[in-house]
This record gives sequence, C-alpha cells and structure tokens, in this order.
Amino acid sequence: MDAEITVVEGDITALKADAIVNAANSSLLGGGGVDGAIHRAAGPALLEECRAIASGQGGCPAGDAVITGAGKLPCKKVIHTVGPVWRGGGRGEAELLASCYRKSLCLAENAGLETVAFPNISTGVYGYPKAAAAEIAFKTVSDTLAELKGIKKVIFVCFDRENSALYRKLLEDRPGGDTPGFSDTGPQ
Ligand code: AR6
Repeated sequence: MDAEITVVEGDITALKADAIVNAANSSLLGGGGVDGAIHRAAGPALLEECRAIASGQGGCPAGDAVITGAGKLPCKKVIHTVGPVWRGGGRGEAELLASCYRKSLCLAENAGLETVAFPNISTGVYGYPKAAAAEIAFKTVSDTLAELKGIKKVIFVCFDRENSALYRKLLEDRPGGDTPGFSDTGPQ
C-alpha cells in the first residue's frame, strides 16, 4: 500500500509521530526557530545526545542528517537535518534541501519507524523561498517513499499559513489527489 502524505498546521513538538525532524544547524547544539522549540520541549537529554554525536563526527554538514532519542517529547526519535542557507539558488541549495528530506526518510526507515513529521526545512532563518522549498520537499518525499517499504505516513507540519496553503495545494494537485490528507485542526 502507498504511504500516506498529510499536511497539518501547528507545533511539531506536540506530534506523537514515530519521528519528528529538526531543522538544525551544523553544530547540532541547538538554535532558534523549530530547533529551539524542539530542544526546549525535549529537555537536556536531547542536547547531551547531540553533543555526543557532534563531538564524535564533528557536527553535521548541510544536506546530512543524524538520529537521536527524543527526551521528553511525545515522539520516539528526533532526526536532526541541516538545511542549506539560501544564497540565491546557485550554490546547490535545491540538491542540499532534497538531500535533507531523502536522508531523513532513509534514517527513519533503517530505524524501523513508520510515521515521520517534517517541518518546512530552511524556510525560516535560512531564508529558502517557501514555494520552491515546498515543491522540493513534496517531490523528494513522494519519490523517496516510492522506493522505501517501511514508512507508512509522512506529515508535513506547517507553522504558518503561507506554507500550509502551499502544501495543501501540492497535495490537491498530485495525481488523483484531493484534500483528505489535509487537517487544519492542528497536529493532535
Ligand atoms: N513547529 C513547526 N514548525 C516550526 C516551529 C514549530 N514549533 N517553529 C518554527 N517552525 P527555522 P531553518 C517553522 O528558522 O530556516 C535555527 O536557529 C518556521 O516557521 O526553524 O532551517 C537552527 O539552529 C519555518 O517554516 O529553520 C539553524 O541555525 C521552519 O520551521 C537555523 O535556525 C524552519 O524555520 C535553521 O534555519
């Protein structure tokens, strides 16, 4: 059976998915935006795990991802991926952003996880244009799910109306798509 793709509007830290994805930075040591929200909600155990990974492998480059436990969050695992900083589009940003989605899904698959929630990676502090980022996210996730067997559901968690409208449109426009995968009642 095909994996399901859904779109919700809300705070990703509240989701009970098997894994939530964090839009981290290369240090893996926390920051603002969704990264800050995830670390605040998870508590110090998450930062300790990130610190151990960062000191072991020297941080995490853009386009790559690592997996940790979830501290006090209601999900089981956190996948930390580092999106590209938008520099005009000619510095490999699209490939790096696609790689974030693909590698995060592969980590989830290899960990035996079935439901994965993504924020809109790079579209905050890192400045990636939202419409272009949404198209890459949607296409990469759709293509990767077609290759993987274990993941049953991907949830795009949009924090703002603009992203939510973009993802809702992409869901409607896909072949055979309508809106059953959209929920505007929040992630719970
Ligand atoms: N739940 C879901 N989405 C959220 C939440 C939340 N609680 N909070 C913000 N967003 P950003 P980036 C959305 O800036 O652009 C950090 O400092 C937000 O509206 O969090 O990848 C890191 O440490 C936006 O759509 O991540 C890095 O230094 C999306 O999450 C840097 O920011 C991503 O915005 C990464 O920048």
